[in-house]
Amino acid sequence: TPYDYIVVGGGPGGLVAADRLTQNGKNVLLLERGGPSTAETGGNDAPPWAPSSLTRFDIPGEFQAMFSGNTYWFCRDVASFAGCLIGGGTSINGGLYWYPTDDDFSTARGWPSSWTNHRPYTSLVTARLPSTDAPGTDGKRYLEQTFPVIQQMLTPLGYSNITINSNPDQKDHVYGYSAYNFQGGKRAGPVATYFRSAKTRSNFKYAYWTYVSAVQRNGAQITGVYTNNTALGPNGFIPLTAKGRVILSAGSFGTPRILFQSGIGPSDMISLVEQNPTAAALLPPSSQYINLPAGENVQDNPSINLMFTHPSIDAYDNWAPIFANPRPADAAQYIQSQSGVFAGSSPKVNFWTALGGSDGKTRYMQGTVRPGFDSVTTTQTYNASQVFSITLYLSTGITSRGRIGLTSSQLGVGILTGPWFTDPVDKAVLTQGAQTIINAVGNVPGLKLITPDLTSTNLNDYINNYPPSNLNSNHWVGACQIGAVVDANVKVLNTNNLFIIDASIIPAMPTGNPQGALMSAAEQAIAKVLALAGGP
Ligand code: 6FA
Repeated sequence: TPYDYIVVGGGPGGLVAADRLTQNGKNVLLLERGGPSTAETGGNDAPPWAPSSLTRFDIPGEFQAMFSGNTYWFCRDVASFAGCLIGGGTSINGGLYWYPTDDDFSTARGWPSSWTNHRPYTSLVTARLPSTDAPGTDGKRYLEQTFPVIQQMLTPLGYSNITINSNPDQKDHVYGYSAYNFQGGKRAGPVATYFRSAKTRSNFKYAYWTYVSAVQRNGAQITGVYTNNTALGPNGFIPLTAKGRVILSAGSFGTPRILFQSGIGPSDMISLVEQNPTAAALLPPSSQYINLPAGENVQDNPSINLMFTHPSIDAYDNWAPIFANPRPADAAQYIQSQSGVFAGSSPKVNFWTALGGSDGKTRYMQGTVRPGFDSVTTTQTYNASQVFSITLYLSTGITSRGRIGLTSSQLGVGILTGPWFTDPVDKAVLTQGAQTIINAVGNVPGLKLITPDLTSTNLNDYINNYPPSNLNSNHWVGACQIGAVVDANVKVLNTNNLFIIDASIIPAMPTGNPQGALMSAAEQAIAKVLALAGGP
């Protein structure tokens, strides 16, 4: 069957797009390479202590367990963490959720002037998916011992305590409780909102376990998609209606790969596709290749961890027993009422500040505070049950950029040039910000910095020697950025009917973890697609 719109990928970008298209009467097929996640999507992968209706994807407190065991929910052919299941990253991530700032959508950050009025679109998102900083059904916060410690550290530095999402534009010298996209003590995100409403409509179809390798293209005109799902069409090919459109929402790694396999992208990437006989057979003739910088100029927050101990902290056994053998009272409380420690994920406090660089530019630094969490490297003796971490991310204003793309003709994707600290000013600014936080240790009686271990190293060496893969924050943007790969209507340049709606179109790092800004961008993008003449 031909479709008006084929949406490739069921992450936040694809789910917002599919819901709005079906709401507007379009005939939509959503293709997701992975399978179900939360119980309402058909998932049943629950921890041994919970009923199957409370899967590991539903329970916010299982977040730290996403990184060990058989991590089938991550894409095997992406050499960085990427969610390969319905909901994409939002079904496995920490759930930190920030309403975007006006600056996040400014022309200074690379947006076209037609995009700067983001507030109506942000309001659409926040009306359906309000954030919460007290995620359980009882409205109480748990495991919050880090809050007073951070408060004592930051108050003498001039920081104020605010409800962060009530003041989205205030990102200098502020801290507050972490805000999440959870509802009723469970992971919510786009799956429990946009996907849920799309599924009620008869003009919406979706298929799991369906991998899209390329679009079929005759010059500028897309005519369908090539998939591995032969139940959906002969040889897995699914056609578009005459005026139909394809929307790629396969994420920062997945979308560029589909472009390359469709003969769109830098020539070195397309030549790797040509070397793969199966993929080469789907390429258009070389005279129809479209040279665009897909995969280039990406950003991700460079981030480093500082580890501390304080006698008031409960390190929560570093989250190790949460899947197999949690604290019985916490597990029982969660099953009973979706409240308690398991109703939240590991981050508990967040803070931001603006920092000046030697190049005259302002960069923002975000701090995320969690009990336990990361491994400690120290020669000092310390009490492991009192450990907490501060992850410091450099965000809006960073100037470093890198490149992602195919790593070989096997068509795996990964990081070709790391985007962290390619500009030394970024590193100097993050070092300066970290030093300020370290200097504040003395503000809190009993607080001890254990990593970096300043008895055996110094902060500069710690950051200089930081393993590049550990600088990765999984917040990729920019791979198909607006203005360079897509136009202001998110249409791929030099095509008639191919669009992109996912994190790859965002031109520069937002101020906070990106899913809030991305969902606002997706609302705005799909409104522009619907308004664009010539479609179905
Ligand atoms: N962002 C936040 O705002 N807060 C957080 O706490 C946060 N934490 C994390 C985190 O802890 C991890 C481990 C990761 C990986 C990311 C985190 N992020 C966080 C980032 C956030 O999740 C991403 O920015 C966001 O999910 C990006 O949304 P996109 O729509 O751009 O892309 P996704 O990767 O989420 O979804 C793509 C979908 O397409 C997936 O479902 C995938 O299976 C599917 N897909 C990919 N290739 C495909 C293909 N060829 N055919 C069909 N489907 C495909």
